[in-house]
Amino acid sequence: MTLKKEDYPIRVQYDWEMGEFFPKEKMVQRKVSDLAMMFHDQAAVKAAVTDSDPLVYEIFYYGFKTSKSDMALGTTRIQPGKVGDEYYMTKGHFHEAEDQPEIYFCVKGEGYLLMETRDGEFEAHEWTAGTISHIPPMWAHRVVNTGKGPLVFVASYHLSAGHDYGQIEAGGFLKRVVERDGKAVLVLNEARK
Ligand code: S6P
Ligand code: ZN
Repeated sequence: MTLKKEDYPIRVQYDWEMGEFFPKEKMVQRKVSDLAMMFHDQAAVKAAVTDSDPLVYEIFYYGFKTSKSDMALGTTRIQPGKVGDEYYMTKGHFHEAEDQPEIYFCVKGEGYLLMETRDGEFEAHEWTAGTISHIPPMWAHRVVNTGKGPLVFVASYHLSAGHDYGQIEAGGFLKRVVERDGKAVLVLNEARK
């Protein structure tokens, strides 16, 4: 059988310090304004956006697409910070394809992985560098940085999994991660009651 060009093995290099792949294939940045509806303190959102609209996180993707497969790696670097009392976090999503799981590997920093199903099951994994979480199909996922430095994690998934942001954009997750007396705590999300 004649192999196509895309069917040969390839490699990329991961820079542990930076939390990026080289070569870079695609990068997306999300600022406070891109996540405006995700934070509960809308006055704090408005103040942050008017001031400097800070960067919250960046995602670098690398797709390993062959004629028969579609694996991908993403690396996400979340800056430290808060909007009001709520820590910086990813938008969060379900996968469009309901049979698609994902593996997250925290390589730097500390925080939480929040997960929930459409039926209201909720799980949170506390993360430090080295924690690996398996996200089963049908569980939405969001990462929150509660540390003083960047939180970096690598995601392994299929490109065909897709992203479904709808439900999370509408109501968020069942719990939020906020600072209380200098500590990160999980509180119920009033908007979902
Ligand atoms: C893709 C995977 C990650 C996220 C990234 C940003 O399935 O879960 O690469 O896309 O961490 O999160 P979000 O919620 O903004 O896509
Ligand atoms: Zn995902």
